[in-house]
Amino acid sequence: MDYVMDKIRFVHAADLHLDTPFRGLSAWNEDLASSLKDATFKSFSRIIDVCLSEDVDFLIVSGDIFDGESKSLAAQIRFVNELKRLSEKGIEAYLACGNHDPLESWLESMQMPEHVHRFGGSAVEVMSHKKNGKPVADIYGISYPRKEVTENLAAGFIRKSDPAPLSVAVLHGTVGAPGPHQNYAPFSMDQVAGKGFDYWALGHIHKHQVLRQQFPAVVYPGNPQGRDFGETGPKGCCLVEAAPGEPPSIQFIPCQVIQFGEIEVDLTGESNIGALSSKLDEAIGNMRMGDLKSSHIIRLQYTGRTPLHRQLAAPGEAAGLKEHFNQGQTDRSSFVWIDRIDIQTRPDIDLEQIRNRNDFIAAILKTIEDAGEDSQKLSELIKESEDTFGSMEVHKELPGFGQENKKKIMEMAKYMLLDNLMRDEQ
Ligand SMILES: [Mn+2]
Repeated sequence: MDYVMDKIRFVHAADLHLDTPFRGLSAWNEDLASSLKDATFKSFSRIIDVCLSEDVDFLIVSGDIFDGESKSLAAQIRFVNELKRLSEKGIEAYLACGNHDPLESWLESMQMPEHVHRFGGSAVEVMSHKKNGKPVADIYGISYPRKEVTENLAAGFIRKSDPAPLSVAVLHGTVGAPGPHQNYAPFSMDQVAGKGFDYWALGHIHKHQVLRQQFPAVVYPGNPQGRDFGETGPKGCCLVEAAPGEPPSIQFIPCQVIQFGEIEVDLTGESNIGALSSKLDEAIGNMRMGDLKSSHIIRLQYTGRTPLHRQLAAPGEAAGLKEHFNQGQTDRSSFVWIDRIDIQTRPDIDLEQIRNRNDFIAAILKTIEDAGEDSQKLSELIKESEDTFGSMEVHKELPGFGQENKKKIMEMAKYMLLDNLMRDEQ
């Protein structure tokens, strides 16, 4: 067998969600919104760049190419233009449609460039991929004809009786737990493991995962551009190299333009306000790891026991800091935008030292800590303070709080109380 001849190289992407209207940010900002809208297209453009620079045989997109069933003209033109860049180099593209862009939502007027193949929706189709005139791979696939597909589409994937050296299945569907996604086209690993395919190119689940490494490989590339804080970290596509009888090599390639993330900055022992920005810069540097192309939208949490706590926790301070750090960011080609600052610092109080004291403050701490360990005592404490201090608001809201929330509030109250009582000692 001619090993080199039969080797194929392709990019597997899914869930482009082009033209996504971004939601889920704490505050609306027009510049940011337009950068975000652009990001899904730019990440697709990076996928095309990967195809060209790696000189792949073909590109697979496993559904949810567009986010919405109504596609703007501009969005369609941008999509077709990107595909043209592949077509001009003779690189094939195999597309399937998912629940966000079912076949019935595609316009006839959107004409695909040469070398672009879109799977139909009535049955699994097979396309023969040839190299130097010789079939090297059969690409099987099916599109969602309509939005809600609840039947097992994987069942319709059956290998030809005269297969090419490699068989690839393209499907938008759910294997295993759907997570935050709809349970569309569900199937189990057992149902596809014995079908003789080499690679299952899946879409739908937005988190990248190689569910099975070989015989067959079963892969979700994830979406190439995160869209909210539920989709943090690098996002991208998979560069795959496969040869008959060999386990494929599957390489994840980040393509996101804007990365969502959470950053914790520990201020323990810091007493200089300069640390608020210097330690943040340090954390951002670690997060970027030399990638200066991507922009970032982050949620920042300040933690630790610090003399800076009292001022940080004062009303308006977090919002003011956020505004300061965000100043001018959206004018940059790669920016770091802070969506929210969460103050989780603690006052600079040594609890161990207080526990060993024998005074009023020590007694208060003991009462609070006892209640924290004993839900019976916590309820009594709340009942008591509710009777004494409770307002209409408290009577209304309190029954809705769970045990976890009550403990969290008590933890905050503990530090506020101690901080105020010990103000003169510090
Ligand atoms: Mn999707």
